[in-house]
Amino acid sequence: MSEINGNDQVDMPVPQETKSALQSTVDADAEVERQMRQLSRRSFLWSAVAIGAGYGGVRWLNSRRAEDGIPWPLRRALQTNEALARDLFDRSRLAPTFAATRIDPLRANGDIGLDADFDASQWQLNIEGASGETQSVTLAQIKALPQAEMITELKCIEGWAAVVRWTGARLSDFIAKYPPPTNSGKAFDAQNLADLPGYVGLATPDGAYYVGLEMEASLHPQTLLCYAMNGQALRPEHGAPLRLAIPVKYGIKSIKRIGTLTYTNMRPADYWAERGYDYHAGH
Ligand SMILES: Nc1nc2c(c(=O)[nH]1)N[C@H]1C(S)=C(S)[C@@H](COP(=O)(O)O)O[C@H]1N2
Ligand SMILES: [Mo]
Repeated sequence: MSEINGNDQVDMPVPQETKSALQSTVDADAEVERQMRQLSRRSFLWSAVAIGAGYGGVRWLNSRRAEDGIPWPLRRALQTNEALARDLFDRSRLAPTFAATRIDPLRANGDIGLDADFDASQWQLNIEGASGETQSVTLAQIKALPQAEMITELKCIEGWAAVVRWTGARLSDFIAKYPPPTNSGKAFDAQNLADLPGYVGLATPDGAYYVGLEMEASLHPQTLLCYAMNGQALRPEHGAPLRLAIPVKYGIKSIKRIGTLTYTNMRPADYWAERGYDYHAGH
């Protein structure tokens, strides 16, 4: 874990504590750093929280020097995840799939951007930054793409998970049909990532919820634009008429009720990243 170094000890402000209390704080910090170094990559984020909790929990964590307003053990984990994100989300790494007997009852969570007076009959998916003429796509056009189905786990960052059967179109098929411009000006080629915009941004029709995905993650075979869940048409609380399912990432990225899809080279705004969560949100 070369991303972690000891530099943060150098400018640590001296807390208003007695000498011995200060010494034990420094010892605890050193021990946390040592344990964090030993963690496997994928368990890093949550283990950092757990180790911090082991030394007195949230109070301990909140007393650490804040970097970007986030206590450093968490910040360090977030930066490390960021640095590792590209190899974690390559297209060959598949999220586990499950037997149909493992499907859980639906559970709705999060209603940002799902206002009640939405008129689904008027819905179209707006595309921004595409190379062709197409600027909006109907649900019928999305259903005309090859249908994909998968049974995967929706993992919420709050600590619960549900196995869901997802039905929809691969985002990669959508991108191939309504492609972004390439840097070289040549035809779209999903294999030539360096020639494509770096990101896809997705937002609800009202713009209240929004996520950003790296192009690699968008082209992942398990990233689906879904119109059905557990064999039934998507319900409003689950994001009708169209939502994302991206099981290589936490549920925060599975945006419900997509209104706009944007191809861009600038990292798109992301609702939960703006609130301190890891931008890539892999697990
Ligand atoms: N538009 C929108 N999409 C969203 C959210 C939200 O608040 N608004 N919450 C996210 C979170 S945190 C999770 S865990 C999943 C939950 O999906 P579900 O309600 O279908 O179980 O939706 C994600 N997509
Ligand atoms: Mo979530």
